Amino acid sequence: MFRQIANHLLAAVSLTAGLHAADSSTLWYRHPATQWVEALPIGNGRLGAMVFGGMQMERLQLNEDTLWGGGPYDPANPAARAALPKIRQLIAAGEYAKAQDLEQQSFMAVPEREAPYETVGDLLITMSGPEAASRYRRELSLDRAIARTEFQIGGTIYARECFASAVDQVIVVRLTSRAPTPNAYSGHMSFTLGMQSQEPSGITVGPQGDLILHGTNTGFDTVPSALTFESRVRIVQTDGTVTTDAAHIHVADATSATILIAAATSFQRYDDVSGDPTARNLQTLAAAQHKDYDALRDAHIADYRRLFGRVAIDLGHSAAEQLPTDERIRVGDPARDPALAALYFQYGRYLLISSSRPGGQAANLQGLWNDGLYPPWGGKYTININTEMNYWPAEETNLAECTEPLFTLIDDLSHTGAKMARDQYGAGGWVAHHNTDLWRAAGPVDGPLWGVWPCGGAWLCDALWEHYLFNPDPVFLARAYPLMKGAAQFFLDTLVVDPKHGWLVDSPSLSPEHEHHPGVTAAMGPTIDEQIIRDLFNHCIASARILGLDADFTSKLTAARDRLAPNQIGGHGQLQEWLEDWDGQAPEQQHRHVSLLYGFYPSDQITLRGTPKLVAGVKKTLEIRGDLSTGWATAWRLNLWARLEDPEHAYRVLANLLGPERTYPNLFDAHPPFQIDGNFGGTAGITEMLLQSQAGEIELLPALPREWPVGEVHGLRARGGYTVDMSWRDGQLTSATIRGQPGAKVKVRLDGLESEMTLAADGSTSLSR
Ligand code: FUC
Repeated sequence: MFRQIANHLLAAVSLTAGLHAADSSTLWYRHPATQWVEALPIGNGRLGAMVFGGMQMERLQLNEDTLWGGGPYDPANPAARAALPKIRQLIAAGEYAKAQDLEQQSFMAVPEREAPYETVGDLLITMSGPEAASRYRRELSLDRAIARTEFQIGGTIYARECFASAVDQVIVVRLTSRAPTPNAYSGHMSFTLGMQSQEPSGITVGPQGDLILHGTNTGFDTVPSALTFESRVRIVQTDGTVTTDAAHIHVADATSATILIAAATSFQRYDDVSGDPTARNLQTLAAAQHKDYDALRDAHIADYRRLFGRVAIDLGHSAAEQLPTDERIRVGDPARDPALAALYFQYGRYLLISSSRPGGQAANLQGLWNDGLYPPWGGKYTININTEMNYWPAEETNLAECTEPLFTLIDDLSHTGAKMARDQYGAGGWVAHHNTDLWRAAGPVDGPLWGVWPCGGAWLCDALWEHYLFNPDPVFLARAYPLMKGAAQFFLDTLVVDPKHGWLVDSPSLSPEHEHHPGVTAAMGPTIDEQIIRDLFNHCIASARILGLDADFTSKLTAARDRLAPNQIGGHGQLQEWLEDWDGQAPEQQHRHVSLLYGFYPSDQITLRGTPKLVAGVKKTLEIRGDLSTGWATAWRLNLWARLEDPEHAYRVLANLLGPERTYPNLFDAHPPFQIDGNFGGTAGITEMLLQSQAGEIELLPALPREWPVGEVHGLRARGGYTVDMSWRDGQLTSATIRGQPGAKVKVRLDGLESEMTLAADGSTSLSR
């Protein structure tokens, strides 16, 4: 039992009280990165770098989030609309393979691929001098968002700090050298700055002494190159001697130097590439160059901490946390290293802040970081799970602002997707399929087995509704509603009647990437689609009611919603993935996608106490699918087991995620290869073990594993607009504070008991035992 105590009795808990902030928020290593997944990511949402920490040569691999292949294009297939009725007929007749053949012939987008995310190139800092170094350490502070490298060569200690400032829109590199003792020979450094790129590009030194990499992106498929880009490097402070040659800057006999890196492309919007990257960079550098290093750094830290500092977490401590981060991963035993889970949790928050800030692009399959011209899966937005998963931790870990680029993407898609809906389906509203890119392509790509899935846009719309639930602001809802309404209109116009049951279903579709018969995914009304459409309709109905709009439209939605296919339990007791019970015969029983479980997580259609029969089906499906999967698929399973309130099972899945097969030395998630969704899904999963709020109540410690007997967390968010702090000992909650609107009544569940609590005049309520 717990009791509500008078607020004034509970001293305010300082955000970091009792927390080992520095220990649990630093990644560190004893040697430079030898491969990309050992390098440390920095980013300001738009501009990013991977810092290798080399001694003789420092490599900063640079990214700018609008440097993608190709240019604006319209992928609608002119043959699609005429083929659509025939495809539907074939599906209704059970001729799935033939339907797929026709999709391949006449329904796929043109081109059938989307644009890849590309790399800018590298800044290389080559040091002159002897090689044998000692006392090497490189680290990434999640608390300050600064990468730091320090080492000694002979009588000189070298230090470098790098960060990507959202305030000043530059990457800042500070190099210093000093003698180890005041009496020793004072260490100086000499170094050369150079650049390289895989893009069609050239390198020059400009009249201001800037080192300039300028070039174009590449075309892809039939879409020609349309972007120009520039990265510009300027030394803004040094006590050394600066000279240049045709393609380098040389600095001699310095003890300090501050370097600013700017980068921009000609991208303005998905349909406009008329920007001037040189003008942008010159303006950015002119604004930043007069600030000294401390001012740049302090402004960066303050801005970053405004977001990062909202949540503090402590899951316990052990000797393992004294080890360098790569050794902790290699040992791969999180049971003996509870702080590793806390580090992973905070790293996910760090990565989201660093790759998704208002004004920039949404976090793609690699967030912001990519060293090639064609990364795995093009580094795109895969919207049949991956992009959505990127944003799972955003609201609950108190980073609501980071969703803004996703909302811009949805808004853009509502335009490109409206044309796709009209051209390929003859429908109103808007549609997006399983991928999109910088140009907001909305068509079915990558072949019919993967691409003919019309629910990508509808799933993205969940993020809008969740944003509202976590911070119920009618102004935001008024902006979000037309986007949701357009997505819903598409389904009102395109749903068909399933001839066997009479349910309203989408057709053609598929259950993401999962074959129900060998080589065949084509289907109508798969479970995930019906769940997503049900959510979308319900969210529109609720929004319209709150905003006092569209009574006619919502009555149509209500009528259609009531005819959608229900969730079904199949012959093995599992939640059924398709309209027909094909689950037991599907060739890949342990398929990574668990699309049909969307209804249980991230959605709240199926809840533990609200729909127990369906929950039994969810559990059965999860058991059949098994725990071992790829990075993001492991993270999804983690969230599902946390929602099942099975702490030990959730913990085992988390241990898989944190081990060396799923996590690289720099803590990037291994799908493999690297894909950032597992990091974000992992952060969401750890949160889900500690706090849930999907079922109309705030549940404290719903899936706390015995491996974390003592801990605390501050600043998590709950639906309804609440912020929650908790401490526990011996696996039992010791105190919690919930903050929100004064006078609000909130249902709180702990240890299976629900109580209603009222927030006091100061907007908080506390409980303890
Ligand atoms: C989906 C997944 C793959 C990969 C890709 C980016 O196609 O099934 O595993 O994550 O997206």
